[in-house]
Amino acid sequence: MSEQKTVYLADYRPYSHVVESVDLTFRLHPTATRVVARLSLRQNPARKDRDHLRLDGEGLKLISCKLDGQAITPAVDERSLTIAAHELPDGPFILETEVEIAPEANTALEGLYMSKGMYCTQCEAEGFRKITYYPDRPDVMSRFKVRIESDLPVLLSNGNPVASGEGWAEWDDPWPKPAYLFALVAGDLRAHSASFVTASGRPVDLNIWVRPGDEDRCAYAMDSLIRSMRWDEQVYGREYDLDVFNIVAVDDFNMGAMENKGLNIFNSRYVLASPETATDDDYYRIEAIIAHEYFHNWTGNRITCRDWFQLCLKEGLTVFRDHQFSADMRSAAVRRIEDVVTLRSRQFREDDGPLAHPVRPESFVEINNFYTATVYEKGAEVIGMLKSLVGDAGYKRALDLYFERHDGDAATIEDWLKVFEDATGRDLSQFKLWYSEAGTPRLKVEETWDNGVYTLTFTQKNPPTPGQPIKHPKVIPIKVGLLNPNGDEVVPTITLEMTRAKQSFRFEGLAARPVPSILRGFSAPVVLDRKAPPEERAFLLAHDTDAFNKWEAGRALAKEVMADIALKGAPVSPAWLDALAAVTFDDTLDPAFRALCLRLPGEDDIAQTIHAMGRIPDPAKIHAARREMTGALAIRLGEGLSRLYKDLDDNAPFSPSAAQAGRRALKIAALGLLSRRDGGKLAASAFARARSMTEEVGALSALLEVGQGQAELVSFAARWGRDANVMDKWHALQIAHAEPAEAAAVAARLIGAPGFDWKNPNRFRTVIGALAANHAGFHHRSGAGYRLVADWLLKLDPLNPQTAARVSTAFETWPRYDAARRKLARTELERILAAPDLSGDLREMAERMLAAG
Ligand code: 0A1
Ligand code: ZN
Repeated sequence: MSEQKTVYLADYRPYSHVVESVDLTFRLHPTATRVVARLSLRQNPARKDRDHLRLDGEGLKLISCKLDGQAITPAVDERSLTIAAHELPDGPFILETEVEIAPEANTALEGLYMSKGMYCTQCEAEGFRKITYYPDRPDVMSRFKVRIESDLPVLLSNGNPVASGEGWAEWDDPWPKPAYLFALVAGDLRAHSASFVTASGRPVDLNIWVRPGDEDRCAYAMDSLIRSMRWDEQVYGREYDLDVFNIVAVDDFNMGAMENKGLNIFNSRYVLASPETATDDDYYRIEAIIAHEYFHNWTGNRITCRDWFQLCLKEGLTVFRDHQFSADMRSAAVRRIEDVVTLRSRQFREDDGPLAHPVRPESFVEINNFYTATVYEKGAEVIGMLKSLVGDAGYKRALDLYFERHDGDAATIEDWLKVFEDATGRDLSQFKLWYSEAGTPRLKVEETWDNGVYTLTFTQKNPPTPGQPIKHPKVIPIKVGLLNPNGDEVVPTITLEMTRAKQSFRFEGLAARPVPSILRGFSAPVVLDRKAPPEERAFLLAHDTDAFNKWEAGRALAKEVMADIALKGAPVSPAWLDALAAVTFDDTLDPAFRALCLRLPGEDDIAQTIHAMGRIPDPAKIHAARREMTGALAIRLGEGLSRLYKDLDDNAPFSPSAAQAGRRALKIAALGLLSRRDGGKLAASAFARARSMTEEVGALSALLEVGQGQAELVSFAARWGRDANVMDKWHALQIAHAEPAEAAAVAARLIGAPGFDWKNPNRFRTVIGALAANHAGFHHRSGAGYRLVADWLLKLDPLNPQTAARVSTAFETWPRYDAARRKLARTELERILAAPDLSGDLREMAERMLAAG
C-alpha cells in the first residue's frame, strides 16, 4: 500500500511559504464532511529561491480550489496538492480549497474520525493532512480560526470561543501554532466544570467533557489539572494563556492523550475515575497524564519543534516536568524507583535490541513509530543529567532563558543546549552525544583501598547499536555516597563527573574502608556492572540513606538470586530472604517503599540481564525461578504476614492519596504471599469485602495466581461488564496469570469472544499487550504466543496501522532467545512482511526487527 521514503534530519529546509492565517469551516457529516480552508500565504523570506507551493493532503476528495478568488486546477496526487511557481502571485495571496472526507470510515483514528457518535481529531504527528490540504509540518505556525457547523450540541476547537448559535460555533486561537496541535470535537457531551485564576489574575474556565453519565467520574482529573496549573506557575513561572481550557475524553484513541492547544483530547481511560472503578495506579496515571498534557502548553505548544527529529525537545522535557510534578505531589523516592523500573523495562529493552535509536534520531520512515520510550523516557533522563551537571540554580537560569528566547519558536536540540551553555558557561559538545548516540552505556567499577585513600575507578563501555557500530565516551554524572562499615554515612552524596572512557576518583581522610553507594538516585541511564557480595547488598538495603539505592540494593540481590536459580538451579538465597524480611517488617519505612521492595523483578528484566551476561535466557526456567522465590518468601515471612495484613486492613474512608495507596500496595503484596500459604482463603474474603478497585483487583490477582478465582471472575464480569475500561483489567488479569502453555489460548479466547471490540485500541492493547507481557507465555516454545500476536497484528493493520505497529514491539527482543525460538519468531515476522497491502507503519517495524537476526 503506502510504500514510504526515508526522511533525513540533514535534509531539513524551511518551508517555501509563510501561512499568515488559516480560516477553516467544517460542515460535519459522518460520510461526507466538507472542509473549507482559506489560507493567507506569502513567500518565505527565509528561502531565497522562488519555489512552487506544495501542500500535504491524503485521502481527500478535492471539490474546488481558488487562488485569490479564481478557480484553478492544481496538480493533485495521493499525497499532495501543488501549484507551480509561475502560477503564484509575487505578493501575498489567498488559497481556498474545499475537500470532502468521511470521518465515519476513518478506522485509523488519525485526522477527523468518529468515536461512539462523537467527532474528534488526532493530528500529531501528520494527521492534519487527512483533514485538508496544508503544509503539515511543525515549523509552519499560523493563527487558526474555526467555524463548525453541526446539529450536535457541543462544538469545540482550539483557542477561545468567539460566537455560537443553533447548529454552529466559532473559535479563534490567538497563539500561532503548527497544524499538529489543531483539534475539533463535536458531540453530545456533558461538562464537569471549574474555574481557575492565574497568578496574574486571568480567570480561566475549565471543562472536562465526557459522555452523559460520566460527569461524576471527573473530579480527580479536574483536581489534577488545577494542581498542575498552579505547580507550573510556582516551579517554572509559566501561566496559562487562554480564557478556557477544555479536556475531552474519548473511548477510541491510539495513545494516552494529546496536548492540542486549549483542547486536550484524552483516552477516556486517563480521565474517568472513582474508587470503585479506578485502581491507585489509575489515579496516579491520570494525575501524571493530565499534568503532562497541560505542561505541553509551554513545552511543546508555545515553544514547538522545528521538525519531527526534535521530538524529544518537547517530549523529553515534558516527561521530565511531569516526573518532577509527581515527585512533588507524592513520595519523591517512590516515584523515582517507579520511573526507573519503567525506564529499564521499556527503554533499556528497546536500547538493547533491533529497534535501538538515538534520543534524536537522524532518519525515519514513519514518524509515528518514533513515539518511543527512548524519545520520551531517555529524553527525560538526559534532562535530569543536565540538571545534575549544572545544578538547580543553573537549570533554572537556563529554563528561564529558554522560555524568554524561544517563545513562539519552532526550536531544535541545538537551541536547547545553547541556552544551557549561555546560562551556565558550560561547553556541552560532549554532552550532546546523549542525543545522537543510541545504546545504554555500561559502567564497570573497581575499588582500591590503600593507606586511608579510597579510589573508585569507572570504565564506560558504549555498545554498538544498529547503524552505529562506533561510540564515544559520554559525560556521566555519577552520584556517590560512602558509608562506614557500621552503617554511618561518611561521605554524603556528591556528583562525580565522568568524561573519559576510564576515570578514577580519590577519597582521602577515611578511617576505614567504606562501602560505596554508587549511582544514587539513578543519576544516569546506564547499567552499573558491579559484582558485590550478597552481604554488601544486604548492608546497603539496611543502611543506605539514599532511598533509590536502598531499594536498588535489594533489587540487584533479587536479580542475582533469580538469575542463579534460572541458570544454575541454585537454591533461594537465605541472605536475600533475611534482608527482605527485615525491610518488610520495618515499620519505620514507608509502606509504599516496602511494597516496592516486595515486588520481584519481572521475567523480561531477568531475561535482559541473562542476555547481557552473554547467556541465552530460558523463559520457562526464569518463570519457575520467580515462582520458587515467591514461594520461599511466603514461607520465610511466615506469621508476620498475617499481622502485617491485619494492621494495614483498616476502615479509613477511601482517599486516592499516595500515603493510602502505599498502604494498600503493601497490604496487597502481603495478601499475594499469604495466598500461597492458605490457598486463597483470605483473598476470597478480601475480594468479597473490597471497597475499592485496587483491593478488588489485588484480591482477584492473588486468587488467580494460586489457581483460584473462577467464581470471582464471574462476579466481576457481572458487575462491570458494561464498563469496557474496567473490563480491560479483567481481561489482562486472566492472561497475566495464565500458565505459560495456556496463555496464548486464553488470549485467543478473550479477543475472539463474540462482542469483544478488538478494533478499539485499548481493547486490542490490553489483550495482545498482556500476552506479550506474559514472558513465559509469549515466548512459549510451542510458538503459539508468537503466532497469535502476528495473526492479530495482521488483522488490525489494515484498519489501524499505527496501533498495530506499536504493539508489534512485542517482538523486539526475539534475537535474545535460543535458535528454535528465533526461528519461530522469524517465521512470524516474515509472515507479517509477506502480507499483501501491509501498511508502511508495520512494514518499517517488521523490517527493522528482522534486520537484527
Ligand atoms: N504528544 C502526545 C502523544 C501523542 C503522540 C502521537 C500521537 O499520534 C501519533 C498521539 C498522541 C503526548 O506526548 O502526550
Ligand atoms: Zn507528550
